[in-house]
Amino acid sequence: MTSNSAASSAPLSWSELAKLTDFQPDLVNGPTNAQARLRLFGRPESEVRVTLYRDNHAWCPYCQKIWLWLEEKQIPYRIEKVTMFCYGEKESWYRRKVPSGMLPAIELDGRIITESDDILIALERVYGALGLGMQDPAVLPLRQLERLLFRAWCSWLCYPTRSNRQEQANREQFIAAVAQVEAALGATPGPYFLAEFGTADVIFTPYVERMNASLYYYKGYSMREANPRLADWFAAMESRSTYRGTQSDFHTHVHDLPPQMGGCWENGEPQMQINKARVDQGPWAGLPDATYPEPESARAEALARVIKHRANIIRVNPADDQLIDAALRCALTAMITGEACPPPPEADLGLRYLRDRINVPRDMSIYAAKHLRAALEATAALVGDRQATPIPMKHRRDQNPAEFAQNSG
Ligand SMILES: N[C@@H](CCC(=O)N[C@@H](CS)C(=O)NCC(=O)O)C(=O)O
Repeated sequence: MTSNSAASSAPLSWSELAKLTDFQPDLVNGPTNAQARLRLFGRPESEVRVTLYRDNHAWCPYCQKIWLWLEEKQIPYRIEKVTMFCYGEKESWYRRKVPSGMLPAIELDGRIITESDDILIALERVYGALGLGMQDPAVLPLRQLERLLFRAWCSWLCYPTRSNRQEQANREQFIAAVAQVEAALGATPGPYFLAEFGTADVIFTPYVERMNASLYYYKGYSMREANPRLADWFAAMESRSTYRGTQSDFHTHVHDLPPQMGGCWENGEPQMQINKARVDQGPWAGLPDATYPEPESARAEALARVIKHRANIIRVNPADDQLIDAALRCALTAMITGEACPPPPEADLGLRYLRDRINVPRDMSIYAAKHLRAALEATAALVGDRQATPIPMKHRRDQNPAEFAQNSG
């Protein structure tokens, strides 16, 4: 080795890698986790009265609302995952329960309920409200404000504009709606929408998270950094393990939103180009998608999750199986040891294909994904600068859960 070359190492085997992680969360009684299928919060299974039907990828914002509510209230429940139209075939068993195929739905004491607001109202009747409830006079105007913000966001993001003037008008309309949100947050002494954390915060969470991601990437506007009350609200939400468990990251959202929303339009401005490159190619550390301190287990979590699903990860990768197997072990070795591990030549495409398809929180939590993406990118960069096939904008069948259902034990 010459004196100016970085330390490098040979890739570890899968069994050597497996010895380097003991990450094994308690999915049933531990903190909120997207992989859980049953949540008991320390109570007997006989107490389960609710099944939540939500999408496989934890992309559906209305599902996140119900999921977060159930986690906050610690209601014992089961989770059944369903395919959304944009990433594959809807399961026929779900069509029989909910003919429209729409998500979320719950089964409460054997009765199917759809529409996220109706679901929350039905759950409140059985389990009581979370703070102030859905129909409380203090919550109703906040629910309306959330819809106003949502509409202003859609007008800006989801329609192409013919002129710069139109783009600016849409931006101003959104910023005026955000100013109302800032005023609402500023009207209470704490960081939440009302004096205590509750339903209103849950209602705002899914879309504010998606607005923060999409406007950063498609418009160069950093909602969380530009608005001090929203910044405090986000930080308060991130202090809750429930929210952390449901929270997605910028990369996942900006690529799952276009097919769901019918398109997201870039404004082409310099800041937007900078933000887009950062979200797609890194560095991912320090992006304003998460600001709470990183848990010590982040790398061990990423490693455990890849080891568990390695057979399917390798099978769906466009690169040759043996090539990507070795390259992936190089990236994981580098992630864990901190030393560069040169992959086989030509491995850049396959490593970047995977880099672009890590889903938060479906696959792992936000900081685990940041480390894995960084290791995949750094390892790919040792052998080439080719980018993988672009992520589709009109559908996400590259993420069809049917591909991962096999051999995923
Ligand atoms: N108003 C409904 C909206 C639900 C909704 O739009 N769900 C979307 C996913 S975010 C859906 O199920 N679409 C069908 C699909 O993508 O398969 C609610 O509040 O629950």
